[in-house]
Amino acid sequence: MAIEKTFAICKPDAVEKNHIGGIISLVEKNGLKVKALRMMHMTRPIAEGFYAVHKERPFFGELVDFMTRGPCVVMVLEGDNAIAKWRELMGATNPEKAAEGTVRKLYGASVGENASHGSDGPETAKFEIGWFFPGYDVG
Ligand code: 3AN
Repeated sequence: MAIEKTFAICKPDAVEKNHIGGIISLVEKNGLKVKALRMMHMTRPIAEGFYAVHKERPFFGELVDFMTRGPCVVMVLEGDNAIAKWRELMGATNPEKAAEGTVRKLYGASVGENASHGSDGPETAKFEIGWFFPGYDVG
């Protein structure tokens, strides 16, 4: 298996509910390494640029409101098959459909407030890491 990097967020709902530690614990217990980490409060332009692929979706305004309402924790994770592994650990977008033990099942409240984000492929991971960690060597 290939060593990959992916991009992850503990979203504002998870930070508000003190789940940063719970989420990072799942990362570490499942063999992924935290390679970079920073707490930040996104501005609207930062959130809008990050989610630009969703700008035509009906929930875009709601998504940007949510992501800018409080601080979040942005991270670069690394490990074998990290992109797919982190998405599996997060669970389905809708917490009601997420598997037991996943981040979204444990900590998510709804399809919007679903506690975490993870890149969906290698190109997305490169873009997302660069968006929040300019100059980071994605490798
Ligand atoms: P994922 O994050 O699981 O890849 P996407 O790419 O379908 O999910 O959606 C991006 C983000 O947009 C999700 N993390 C979720 O927070 C939000 N989102 C998706 N669908 C909705 C919706 N119907 N209403 C509000 N927010 C949504």
